[in-house]
Amino acid sequence: MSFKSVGVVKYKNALNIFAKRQSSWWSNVAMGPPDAILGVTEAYKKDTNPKKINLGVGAYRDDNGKSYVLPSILEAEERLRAKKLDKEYLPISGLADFCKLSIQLALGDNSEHIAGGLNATVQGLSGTGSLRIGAAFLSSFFPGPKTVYLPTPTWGNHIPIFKHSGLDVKHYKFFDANTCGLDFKGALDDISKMPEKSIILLHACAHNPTGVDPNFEQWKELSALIKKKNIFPYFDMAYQGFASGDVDKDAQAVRHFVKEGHCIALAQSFAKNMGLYGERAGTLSIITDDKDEAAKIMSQIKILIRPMYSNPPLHGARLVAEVLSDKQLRKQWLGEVKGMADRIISVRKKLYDNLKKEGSSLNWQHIIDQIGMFCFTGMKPDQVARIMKDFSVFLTKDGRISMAGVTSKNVEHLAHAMHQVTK
Ligand code: KET
Repeated sequence: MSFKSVGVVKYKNALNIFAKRQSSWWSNVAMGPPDAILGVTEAYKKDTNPKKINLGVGAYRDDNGKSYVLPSILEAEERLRAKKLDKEYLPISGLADFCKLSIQLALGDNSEHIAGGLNATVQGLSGTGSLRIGAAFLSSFFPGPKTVYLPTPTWGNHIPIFKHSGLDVKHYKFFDANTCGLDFKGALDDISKMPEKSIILLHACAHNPTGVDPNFEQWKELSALIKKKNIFPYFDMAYQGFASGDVDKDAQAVRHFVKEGHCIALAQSFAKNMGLYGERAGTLSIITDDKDEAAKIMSQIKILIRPMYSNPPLHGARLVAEVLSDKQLRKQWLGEVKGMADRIISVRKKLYDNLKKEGSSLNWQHIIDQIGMFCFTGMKPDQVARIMKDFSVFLTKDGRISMAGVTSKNVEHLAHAMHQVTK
């Protein structure tokens, strides 16, 4: 065939496709916006500036800015390989050992609730998937008005997770923009006004995006008020160990609520504290005060999961179970969690010092005071747009930076850029 006739065929094909497109099933589908958090990584990848920094997604980096596979996980992987395990389907509820070890990590080794079989715990697809199963369960079985109250602000994905599950989403005050700290009075006021039998979503520790947590005394007050109002607490614990470096300390709010007699829902993730982001290891637990009830709840959660994805993935759950069940490996992992938390605390100070060095007269104390993976800087949307465009520093529009992406090598560039757009 000549070049000319190839051209004609191509043209005709294009016309055909165009003609077909006119009658597409999908002409009503509009282009959606990029994800508020994961879209930042896409923008970062396209930037060619060698000084670019990605502070969007909450994923831990070492001091060279490289992603970090925990040595305890590498060791667990070796051990699993040596066991030559099969790749059969897991049960609908996931790997039983993993589920048990996960809820033990949350409630503590001596939990009476676990000993008494009062927990219905299933393996979910990391934190997000576990939250989603919990929301689906509440949507089907919660005996109240099916309204969930989320803190303002909250992790952006909470809103569609609950909406997609059919719950009504409302909000309660949490963050005080003037102090860049907790609006405790605002939170208490709003909780007091919630109707009985509402659902409240609580970040167990290392609140995302603000890095602001209630202190233990404040948690006690929250627990008492939530109990008095007969509100159902749903904890999202995606950062156990990341706030203080100590997994027990970071679980103190959850443990206190359970001790005080609350029946709770709890979603756990091992994405951050074990660096298992892509392995999707997490659990959903409903804690009750009756063993039969726990068994019935478990049966219903399995019925919800089966048509969603049948059963969860094996590998991540096996890794977590290997680390948590082996005394020596667990100890090593606890040290590695502390190492990650400590590095983040140290770069908070470095960022603060460098902003001072740049001559910034703004009060950046909150960078040091906030905890966990994030810092809610207070930068406004126009400042965020400028820092991305002029300095290739990538972060979410709300001014949140992932402290885990700050290193001793990029902190000067970051402080310079922050000062330039905020002075
Ligand atoms: N809860 C919270 C509060 C949270 O910040 C995340 C992830 C998750 C649950 C879910 O994590 P998973 O990977 O499903 O176990 N947050 C980070 C990543 C993301 O947005 O997916 C983030 O805020 O950057």
